[in-house]
Amino acid sequence: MKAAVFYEYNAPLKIEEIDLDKPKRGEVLVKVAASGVCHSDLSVMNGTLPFPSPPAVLGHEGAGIVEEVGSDVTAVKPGDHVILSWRPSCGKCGYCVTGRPQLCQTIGMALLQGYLPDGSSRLHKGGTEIKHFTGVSSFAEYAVVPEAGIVKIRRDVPLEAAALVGCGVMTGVGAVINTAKVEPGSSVAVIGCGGVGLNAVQGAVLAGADKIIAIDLNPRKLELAKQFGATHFVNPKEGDPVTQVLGLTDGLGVDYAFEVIGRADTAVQAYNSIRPGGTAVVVGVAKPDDMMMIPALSLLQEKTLKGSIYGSARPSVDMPRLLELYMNKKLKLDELVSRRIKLEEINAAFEWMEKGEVARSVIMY
Ligand code: PAD
Ligand code: ZN
Ligand code: ZN
Repeated sequence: MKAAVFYEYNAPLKIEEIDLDKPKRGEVLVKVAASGVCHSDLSVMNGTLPFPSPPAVLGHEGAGIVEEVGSDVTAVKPGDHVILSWRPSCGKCGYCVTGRPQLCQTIGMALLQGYLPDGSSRLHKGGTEIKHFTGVSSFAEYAVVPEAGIVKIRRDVPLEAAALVGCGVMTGVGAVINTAKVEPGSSVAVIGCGGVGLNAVQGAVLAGADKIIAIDLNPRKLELAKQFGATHFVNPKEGDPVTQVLGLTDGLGVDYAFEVIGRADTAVQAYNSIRPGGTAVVVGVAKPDDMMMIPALSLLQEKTLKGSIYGSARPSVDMPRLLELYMNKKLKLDELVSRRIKLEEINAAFEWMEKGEVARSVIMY
């Protein structure tokens, strides 16, 4: 099959034919229909997001059609339409049974090493092993994934829209609705309005937030944020963003702020933008050695600083729900797709992302 293979840090992915083994017990072979290109893929390629070592097939925002199932698979059958979840969970541990599967430590360990849950890979080229990424690896025509990473969806949803729910939409909307639990009438600031941040903006709309302040260096992203429901706009090029947010909120700050870039300084901005009793949520993935400093005394104002992974998703419940909202025209997915591309154009998609030219590029297989 054709795949984009990550061989070297800070170098383009190589498009080539590689081999994919059949699904083993508890695994599913999916014909990938579409894959979004997320900043986290780029973060692996430039070393921001730790990964054991290349070669690997990246891509973690995919959807497709089940082609074949391994033994003991009961959740899906060939022909089912599915989203690939990059955070499969065991269903049995303390986190899973208390409704926080995004924190499950059981299956995730093998996946972090670049393998499927049994600790081995189905991807190779000749005698060389190629690693998986988060058990998804959607930068390839087919993927063998763990059954626990499969979310069955209704068949009438376009698979390119479904793919986006697999990461950016779930992460952004989920950070607002699941992690922060924003209440109607709240004020919200979203720092970074890219593929994920725009979904935090529309998550705030869904939650009934009143004031939604979009913050981005790129005026085009602020335009998009307006389309997604932001009510106020801040460009840090026009002055300190925290001061601008305070100016828009009676000098007190917002109830909720979301950092959706992946930098320590903007995470501090998010914290400094919230009012006493407010909550700052860090969604962006910073480098492991990036440190943030906040005044310890400020916590006395009952401020909360927390992180959010995968929008605190319960994939089998939340993803079909998001698709219902889309089908009922209450969630924008088509508007997120700036470009539909071929797998061969993937390296250009990373350049467009870095230049801020796209909300999302989506590979159509
Ligand atoms: P993106 O590149 O599409 O968007 C980033 C946006 O930030 C762009 O619009 C930039 O213009 C803007 N920006 C950059 N620097 C600044 C700045 N200093 N001030 C204001 N705006 C700025 O990325 P994305 O939306 O795909 O991903 C965003 C982050 O979220 C990234 O770190 C990614 O790794 C992370 C992520 N986290 C999770 C999770 O589970 N926590 C999941 C998916 C992605
Ligand atoms: Zn992602
Ligand atoms: Zn678990």
